[in-house]
Amino acid sequence: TTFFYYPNKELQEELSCIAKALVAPGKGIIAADESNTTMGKRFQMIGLENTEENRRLYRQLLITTDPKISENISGFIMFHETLYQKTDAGVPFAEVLRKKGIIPGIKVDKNSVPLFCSMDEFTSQGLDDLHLRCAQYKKDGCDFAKWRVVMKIDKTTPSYHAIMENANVLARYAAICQSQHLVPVIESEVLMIGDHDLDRCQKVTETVLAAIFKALSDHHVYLEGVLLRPNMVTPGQSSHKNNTPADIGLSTILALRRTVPPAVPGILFLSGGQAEEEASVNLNATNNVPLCKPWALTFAFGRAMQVSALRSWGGKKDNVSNAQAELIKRARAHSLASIGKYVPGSIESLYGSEKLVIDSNEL
Ligand code: 5MM
Repeated sequence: TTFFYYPNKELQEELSCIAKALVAPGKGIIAADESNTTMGKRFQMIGLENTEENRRLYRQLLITTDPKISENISGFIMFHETLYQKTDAGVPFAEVLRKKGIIPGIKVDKNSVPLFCSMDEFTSQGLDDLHLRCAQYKKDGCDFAKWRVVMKIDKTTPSYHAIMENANVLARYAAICQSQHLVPVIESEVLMIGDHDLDRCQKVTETVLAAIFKALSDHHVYLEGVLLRPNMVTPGQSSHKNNTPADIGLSTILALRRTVPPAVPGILFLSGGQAEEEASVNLNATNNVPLCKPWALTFAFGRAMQVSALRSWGGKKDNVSNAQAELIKRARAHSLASIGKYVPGSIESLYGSEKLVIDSNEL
């Protein structure tokens, strides 16, 4: 016999309410939790210095966008520094979000580190003091957290070693978050790097997700109180295969149906280097696959949410409202895609086709 206990009823109720609100129909999440190093790379694109004040100004732009954005946005993921920053008027960012009905979230992993003796693979660290950090973040206004693991497709990867380690670290993270009343967003990114085809990405995604849900079960994680943030199933970025959005949608749904229990309330895709328009179109196609899909299928995009806003801001005060208009348009497009009603090309963004792909040295 295995002895264990479920979280008490109040905690179950609290977690599942938060999770449901984050995937309410037509809503998704803005991921703006770039670490300072990643923000530096983004600012380089617009020739801006990577200072704490410039990071505050940029996040202020995103966070103070017109409240109507909350028709399409349920949550906003921040980096530690951002959670403790304030607007020019001295209002904490978390409070501004709450007032608009947007739930503040926080990145809690402490980045990817090499997995010793693996084929150049990674795990993510940050478990040691996680319960203390989660308790503090909850007090400071957050209701959910995110932790990312990355795996890459190569001839011999992801290895059994990397799959098992990453599944386990996600399960341990999820259990700790739930104990501190935060909904864990389980982020599993099978990278687009490589020349593999769609089928290979589908099979790897299935294998990784199956391992994750086995680990979550082993760790007694309450599935109604988690959200999954996976990659869409796509061909490798250097494969030169031209799969249609319908192909991508079908492979994505097949992989998810085979591995994600219906108890999970929602799946929020990461964009993984897709351009803004491409991500909207693929999310829309995924929602239109004519098979039973028992979860909400929406977005928690980082790059595919922010490229046009960042570029049209360019670090200049005068451009703030144009940049906010870009953010609103993209949120609207992704929102329509999350209910399968986005007409490709119907909402144009200034930099809608620009991709921010990464290479393996950037992990
Ligand atoms: C927004 O970026 C997140 C934080 O990244 P770093 O810790 O590397 O600075 C990142 O985890 C992001 O959430 C994922 O890369 C997925 O976002 P995309 O841009 O693929 O939607």
